[in-house]
Amino acid sequence: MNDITIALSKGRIFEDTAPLLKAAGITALDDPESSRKLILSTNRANVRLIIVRASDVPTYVQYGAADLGIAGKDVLQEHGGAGLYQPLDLNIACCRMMVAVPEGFDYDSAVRQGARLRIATKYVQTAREHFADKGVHVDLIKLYGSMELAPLVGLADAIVDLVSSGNTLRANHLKAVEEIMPISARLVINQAALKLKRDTIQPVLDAFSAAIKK
Ligand code: PRT
Ligand code: MG
Repeated sequence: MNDITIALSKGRIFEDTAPLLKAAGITALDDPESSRKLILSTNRANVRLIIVRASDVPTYVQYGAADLGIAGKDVLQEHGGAGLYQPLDLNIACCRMMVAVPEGFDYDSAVRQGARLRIATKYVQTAREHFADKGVHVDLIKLYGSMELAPLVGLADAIVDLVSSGNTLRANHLKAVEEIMPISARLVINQAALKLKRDTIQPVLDAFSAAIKK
């Protein structure tokens, strides 16, 4: 049996992936939330998990440091997907990528008038494509988190961020004005690993596929 490494981030991705791993007969021997280990052994001697930042998952898989990974579509769009095979939408960690503005801001009329908008976001590539498709001129300001703050302190007119319950927007007097795309997490596989380790990887892929909630 080939040894395989699966890259995951802790938090919601790990929580939502644990049942899928279980369906594939894989259980982590440590809990990443309480353990400080970055390499987790599993009940299967030939399968290990590595815990990385959500946005680093595609990079580990692209370079073959992990054979498989689980990453949000938001992260994959920004990465570009080079060297990655993306066979499965796992339908977990679902949310929506949205444009949001302060409650009092009339986004539609700003767009109609051809205003140039300052947009703060972690998702610069996705935002650039979205506004280019709409023909809206934007200045993109790259942030690494807490995008909701930017319009409140005059850094930006609008943000592009992920929204699930909408509570974070509401708490900061922002409103969602446009959906860019629905987001869910995907299984990604290193293309070379899939060929070389198909005997080990294919059963994991099949078990995940059968366990996905429609
Ligand atoms: O935290 P870190 O900087 O390491 O990375 P990360 O924030 O990208 O990772 P993590 O673990 O927070 O998210 C991993 C993945 O979960 C993301 O890449 C998404 O694909 C997915 N996901 C699903 C979400 C959300 N839902 C979500 N609501 N990721 C982030 N959020 C944030 C959002 O950015 C906003 O700040 O939650 C806030 C909004 O939530 P509501 O419920 O208030 O609307
Ligand atoms: Mg986070």
